Amino acid sequence: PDLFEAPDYYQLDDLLSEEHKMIRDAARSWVKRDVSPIIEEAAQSATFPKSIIPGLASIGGFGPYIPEEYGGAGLDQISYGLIMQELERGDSGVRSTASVQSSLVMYPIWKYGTEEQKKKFLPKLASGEFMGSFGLTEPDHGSNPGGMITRFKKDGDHIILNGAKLWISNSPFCDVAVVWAKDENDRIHGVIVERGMEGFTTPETHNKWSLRASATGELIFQDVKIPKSNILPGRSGLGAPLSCLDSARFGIAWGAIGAAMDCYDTALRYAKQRKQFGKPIAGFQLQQKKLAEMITEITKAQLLAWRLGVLREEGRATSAQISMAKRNNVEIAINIAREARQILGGMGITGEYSIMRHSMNLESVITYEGTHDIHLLITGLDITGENAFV
Ligand code: TGC
Ligand code: FAD
Repeated sequence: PDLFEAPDYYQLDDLLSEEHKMIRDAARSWVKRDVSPIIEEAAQSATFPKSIIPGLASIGGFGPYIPEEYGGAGLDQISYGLIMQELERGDSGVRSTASVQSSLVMYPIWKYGTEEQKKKFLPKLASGEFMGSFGLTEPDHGSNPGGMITRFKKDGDHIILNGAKLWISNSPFCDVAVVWAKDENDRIHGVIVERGMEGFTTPETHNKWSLRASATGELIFQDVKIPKSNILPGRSGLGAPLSCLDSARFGIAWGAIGAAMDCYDTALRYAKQRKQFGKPIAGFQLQQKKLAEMITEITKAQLLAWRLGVLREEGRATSAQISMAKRNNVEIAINIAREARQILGGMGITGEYSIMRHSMNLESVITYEGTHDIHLLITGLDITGENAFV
């Protein structure tokens, strides 16, 4: 009974299996018990709460859809989405940590790695013994990762890696990094870089106003000597990292709903209790407009995410469909956070409530994994056949 009451205006629970609901509720109660009580303090002090790592692993937050033989939870895509939704209801930074570990580190190793690489890394990543990061973005190449300058040259059984990645979630404490770099022929490859390799450093990026409970930093490579056996051999070219982004963006499309739900739930409760001019503010038309539009947008976002989950499970979701859901759901979440904060008046700006934290977090979410504009251009390209990126 003390579980958070997720809005379900269109009885979407009927579309979920008993197992889906069990997985979601387990994630929900874990977030309530282990994340919500500590997350505000973690965000205020700009610290990633490492204490949550074992719990994240126990609810299947690391590699939900990675097969059990590699330590993953072996779940379907809807389950993955539901876990991300519940994590982001707690905090986008917590969901980020799970997204990166699952879709950007475990996924490429599982999809493009050798059997030896899978056995060596996946079980430890699934249990949280190893934490991973994903290095695609560079200081001069964000939306246009194909222009990257990080590169390696061959040196016998090794490669020598040089370059730098910026804005990397989990970098300051990662044990391994899946790094995208060009070879001598300008072809992009994924390389597993391990902490402790000489010339590899991971300085933290400070003074963020967003995603403060997630650690962000750089990955710097100065003549790092890496065994050739750490290259992911299964796929090369920009399509390899972009396919990982498909999986992470799918998770964000669900996750953003969690943040939106939490803001809506908080604002609705507050509006019913808070009295001005002799009655609850929920009774004023202007506040009802905000709340009614919020639940409408959440419901539409839920339908989009659910359908995308079905398509993805069937292997039919296109990258452009994923872009549409990521873009829409993050946008509605950030708008809901702004409106919800206003409903709380002055209280809305404090850490007593989660809304301002969600609002600030979503400024990162609307930028990473492809900016809002880039996703619009992906839809534009898809429907017109005209490339407006360049
Ligand atoms: P373009 O010429 O369109 O494509 C190059 C090659 O890639 C293929 N491709 C895809 N393959 C798989 N999945 C996709 N989604 C794909 N999209 C494209 C494409 O077919 C082509 O293959 P081939 O064989 O013909 O070479 O590439 P472009 O250089 O024009 O760029 C396209 C663009 C702009 C859409 C893309 O670069 C892009 O998505 N940019 C945004 C960058 C981005 O999203 N970065 C995210 C970094 S990671 C991150 O933010 C993590 S935050 C995590 C957290 O904390 O939660
Ligand atoms: P730019 O690419 O410089 O874009 C600036 C503006 O220009 C944007 O509004 C963009 O939409 C617009 N723009 C760019 N190109 C076009 C165009 N062709 N047409 C119209 N408008 C355009 N990256 C990783 O690799 N791994 C991570 O783990 C990771 N974690 C992150 C965590 C945080 C907290 C943040 C903030 C970022 C993270 N990123 C990560 C990086 C993120 O993916 C990039 O910030 C994002 O892709 C945008 O790149 P940029 O910041 O260089 O912006």
